[in-house]
Amino acid sequence: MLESIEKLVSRFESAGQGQVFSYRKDLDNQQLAVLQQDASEIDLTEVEALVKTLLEQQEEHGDQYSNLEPAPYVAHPARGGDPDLWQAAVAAGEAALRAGRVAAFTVAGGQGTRLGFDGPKGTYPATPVCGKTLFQVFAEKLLAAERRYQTKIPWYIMTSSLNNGATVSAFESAGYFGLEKDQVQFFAQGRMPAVDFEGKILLAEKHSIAMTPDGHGGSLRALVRSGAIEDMRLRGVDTISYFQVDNPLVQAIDPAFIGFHLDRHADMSSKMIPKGYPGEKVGHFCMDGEHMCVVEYSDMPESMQEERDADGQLRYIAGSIAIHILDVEFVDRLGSGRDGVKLPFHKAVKKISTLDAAGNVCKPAQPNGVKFEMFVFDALPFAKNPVVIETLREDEFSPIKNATGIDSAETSKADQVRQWTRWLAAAGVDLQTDEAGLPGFEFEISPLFADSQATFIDRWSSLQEKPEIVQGTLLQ
Ligand code: UD2
Repeated sequence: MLESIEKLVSRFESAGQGQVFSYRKDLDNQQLAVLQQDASEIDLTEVEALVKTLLEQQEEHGDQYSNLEPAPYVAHPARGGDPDLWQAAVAAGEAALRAGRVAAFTVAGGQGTRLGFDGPKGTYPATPVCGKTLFQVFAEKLLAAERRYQTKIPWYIMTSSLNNGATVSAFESAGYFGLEKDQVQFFAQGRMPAVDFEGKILLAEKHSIAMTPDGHGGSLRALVRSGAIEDMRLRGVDTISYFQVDNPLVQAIDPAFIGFHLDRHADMSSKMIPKGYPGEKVGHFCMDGEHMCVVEYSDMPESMQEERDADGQLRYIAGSIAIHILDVEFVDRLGSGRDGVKLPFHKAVKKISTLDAAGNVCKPAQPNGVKFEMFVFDALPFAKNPVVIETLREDEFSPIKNATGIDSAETSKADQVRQWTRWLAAAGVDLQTDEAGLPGFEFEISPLFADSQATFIDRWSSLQEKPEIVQGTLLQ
């Protein structure tokens, strides 16, 4: 039961946020119900605290990063890491998978503004020949892992109130891409009100508040509130493989990563790639004293991003690609705010559509307020024994974020074809390639055929008749 409008009005007025109900008298019952719903989602004490800390206090300048050191990481065997260590981790991860201890978790609540795509990002066509959607690619990766480890891998997908319906419909109409319906669960992430620079909550319309998703860090509390954590416990899951919706190359289920995490009894673990160049837009794994943290590209001073070791390598080399493993009890603790431990909010200064003095909706030309967001990597400082392992960019990271240019579908499809071309070469099939490593035509290998170089070599060598790889070839 929602709180009555009268009670809400009185609470908002006492908090100095009575403007939210300025147009109350103009609204019909349906519109009032929308406003009531929006208002009842807002924790006014939380908003007040955020306005104090993020808007009113002077921003820290200067040496807040002076204690930072680069975080240690486990090097990949292809880049000098110890192969025996990785083998042991794979074995531990595989055992956990066979025991049904692992779930997949995708954060798909973002608005995909940069992509300019009208629909959930997961329904964006991502593969070069079939145009399979991002969701289908991940589903096939999960199916492949299920077959290999003879297990069920429950999949939790965090949506937003804006795209939840469209996401569920996409899965319904695709028959859950071959997964069982009850192994896939969707839940919408929380929302936060946007405020103006004085901390006043903004209206999007006379009858609705300018609410925005609370960031991928909101996933921790959404996992708890939605009952997903409880569901995991009931299924015997204690380990969550977390990845973003935008990266079709991700190893959605990676036994080595799971194994390292479990062997170290970590609360949270992460993957890094060596940054390609100082200004690359990824967060940096750092140590702040004993605590691991990620410092975003937009926060770390340029001079630090450019620091180099004696051998010329970037000092803050470990770039975060937003792939993590999370322990279920750790998520429960942070997501429920138990023991007073919670993720911090960040502010983002934005242009927020709101009402002008005459009550008309207008999109401002200049930023007029802030949105509040949490980042999942802010859980790292709270995590016991966090492990960072290295992965290879060409094998695991090629996100689709923009409509064109860098990190677009075009670059991601090329990276997919390059990866499959390398797999073929490793299996003894040399396609003629240009200097960019591309064969000049597009083909596709489904994760159901093979989801790594090793599985590809096995599968390819078992084929009696090997197909010719030409434009449009699909290995499924
Ligand atoms: C993120 C990381 C960056 C790097 C990069 C790798 C942050 C702040 N930065 O940058 O360090 O790792 O990814 O690709 O995270 N999402 C939600 N709900 C929200 C907001 C986002 O589910 O409220 C999801 C979104 O659907 C997407 C992911 O989080 O899957 C990343 O969001 P983004 O595109 O805003 O992050 P980006 O590219 O700035």
